[in-house]
Amino acid sequence: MDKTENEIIKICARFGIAGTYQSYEVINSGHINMTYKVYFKRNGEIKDYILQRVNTYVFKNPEDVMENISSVTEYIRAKIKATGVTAKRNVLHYSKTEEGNYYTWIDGEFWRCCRYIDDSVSFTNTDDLKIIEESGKAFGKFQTYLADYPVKNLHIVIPHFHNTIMRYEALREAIAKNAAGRVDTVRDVIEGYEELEELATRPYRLQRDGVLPLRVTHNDTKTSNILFDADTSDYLAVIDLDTVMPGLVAFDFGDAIRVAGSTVDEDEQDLSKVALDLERYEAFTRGFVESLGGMLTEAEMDTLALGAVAMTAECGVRFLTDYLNGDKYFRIHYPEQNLARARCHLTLSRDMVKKLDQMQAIVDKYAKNK
Ligand code: GN1
Ligand code: MG
Repeated sequence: MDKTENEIIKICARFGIAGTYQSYEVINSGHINMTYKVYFKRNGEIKDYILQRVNTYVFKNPEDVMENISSVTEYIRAKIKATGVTAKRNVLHYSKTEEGNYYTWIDGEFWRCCRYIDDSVSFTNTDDLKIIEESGKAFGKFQTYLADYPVKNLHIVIPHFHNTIMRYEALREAIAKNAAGRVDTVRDVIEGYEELEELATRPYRLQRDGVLPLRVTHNDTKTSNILFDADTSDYLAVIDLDTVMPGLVAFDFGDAIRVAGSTVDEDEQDLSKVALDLERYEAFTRGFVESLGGMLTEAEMDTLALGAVAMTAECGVRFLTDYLNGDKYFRIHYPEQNLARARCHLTLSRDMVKKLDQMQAIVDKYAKNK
């Protein structure tokens, strides 16, 4: 349920924001948390904050989420500062409560607050190749900042998050339960995902077999999780660090391509419009691979394109599973949205499979260690 203005003001007070409250707006882009932008006036200037209620159905231990975020943001901040520049607009800064926590519980709800980065903008999807290349740089750079971060210090905030094998198992359980009575209407979509299973689960199996290493990854690398400079469109910061956990670089690359490489929004219903755009793909790949500066192993490089198939199919499997379970996990804005998302992702995954060799050739073109 949306909050009233008085409730918003009360939550802000916990974070001791200086100045006078002006107004708020609801930000509807995320599928999990509830997000508000809140405006304060301080010394004659408007200061905006992001107030978020973390979804505790999804994140069972939200304190762990905030511990991961504060330690990762501190780490990145120190790395940037060491280069002699201020990190002010390049990493999020969460506010502390009087008790010294980066969160507060109110009536069983978990809230956090951070300063919005000045003069920044975000995009859900864009066909601007410069912005897409900047997105690649943002996530590539994120990898380099955290390359030597001690992976074992991270809390596993959602176990098996990108375990594609288990995501397929969850789909099979949802089919068997048929909780919302929807299975018969989506047989074609189920079969479509079954056909992709071998390829989609390959990166996960390669990690399990020790071929691909675990690194610190973001795990939710859609375009809307990057802030850009409003004037220059250069990337500023990677945001939404909720799912920072050990993972595969192929998954960060792949999940980004699922969005930045696609011609459509996640839930496009006209499937004839759904495709992987190779120009957008190349722009992202150039930005990503070049900013990695050769830090990946050959096996990692060789599976980046495959990661896009894996993440697109996995995300589609998750949407379909949620549709069959009765829309319990992802926020929907119209009744059949999870099914629309699942169909769209199936079409996109199939198009990627067709283009897989071309996609990998583009990675190779920019890879330094090849
Ligand atoms: C969710 O909350 P948001 O919109 O950043 C989801 C991602 C999915 C994404 C699909 C914790 O991300 O895994 O890829 O939706 N986050 C979680 O758009 O499940
Ligand atoms: Mg997220």
